[in-house]
Amino acid sequence: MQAPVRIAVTGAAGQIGYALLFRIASGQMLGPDTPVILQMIEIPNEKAMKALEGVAMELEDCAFPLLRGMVLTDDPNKGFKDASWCCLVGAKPRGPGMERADLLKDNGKIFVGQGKAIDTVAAQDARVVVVGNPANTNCMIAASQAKRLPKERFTAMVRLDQNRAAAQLAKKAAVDVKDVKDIFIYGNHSPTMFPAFAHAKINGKPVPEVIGHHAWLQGEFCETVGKRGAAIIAARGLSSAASAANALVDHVHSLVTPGSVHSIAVKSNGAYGFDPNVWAGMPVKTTSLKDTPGGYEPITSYTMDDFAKGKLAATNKELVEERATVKDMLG
Ligand code: NAX
Repeated sequence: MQAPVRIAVTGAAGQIGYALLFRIASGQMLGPDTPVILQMIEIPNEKAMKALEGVAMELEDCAFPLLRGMVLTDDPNKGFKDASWCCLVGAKPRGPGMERADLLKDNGKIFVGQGKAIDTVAAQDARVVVVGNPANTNCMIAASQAKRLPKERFTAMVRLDQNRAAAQLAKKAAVDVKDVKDIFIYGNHSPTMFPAFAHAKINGKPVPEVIGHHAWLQGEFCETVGKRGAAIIAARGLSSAASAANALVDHVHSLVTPGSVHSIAVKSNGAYGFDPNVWAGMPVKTTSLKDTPGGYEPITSYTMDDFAKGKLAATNKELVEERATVKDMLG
């Protein structure tokens, strides 16, 4: 059994945090042989810290054999100390009447501070996953603060969108979700994202051939996946939490599983016509764990038809606009 790995989670007392921490502590994120120390970070607010104490009590009551320690803090420099995985979940929700630009700016400030703290105190092999919205741009902001850690260590989550797309395709084709492969998400974690159905396979056959209904794939399918978050808020009165936590477990688990091919948002470096300096969803392949766990290579070889190119251009435009809104926060 290896030494415990320190995992920092911000927004630990929030709804995603509550669905996430128990899965990490049970070994579902890093595997059954990796003990963990949970470093749970909240805001300096009595109610939030009290709630976090309650979560920690419940974690204790689970008697998870892999959980070797807990840190509860409102200080990012303490919370990220020596962490190998930094899961940035905490962010402000969009308030009534709040413009998207205000949300970008408000949340951007959080990620400036957290990016700096991670770069200063986290482990040498630290990797960052941003969930708090707007996730791609927050990730770009955090990465821009880093002087020590390479930019590719900063990723944002589009796995929930990938999982949603796989589930919708399985439902339409009346197959098990495990029979759906190679469905990847491109661009922003927002309704402009593009689930590239033309490359996906169902039982080894191209999805367009199996579904045979192009208008559905280009229309209802893309729309359902892109607006699923809003549909869940409308139904539940709260945003997705268990499925978001599950996607974060998948994101990291895939990054520690060599050979795994999955969608994450990374610095685009110009792949698929994205602006080189935005963080865009795309498929990656996890490489060997020898040097630093979590290494990956973007897969840049898929060809896009005109419909896909239009979708990629639209989601890229949004990412470029988001970057312009927060340009003063980029280190
Ligand atoms: P909650 O409002 O339930 O919890 C957020 C928690 O973060 C709160 O406890 C709050 O005190 C804490 N927090 C706020 N600022 C913090 C900071 N600077 N440091 C540490 N903690 C801080 O939200 P929840 O439902 O858990 O969602 C969290 C974030 O995930 C939101 O930004 C949400 O929009 C985003 N989502 C992202 C998804 C994705 O696929 N990328 C999907 C689900 C979710 O919508």
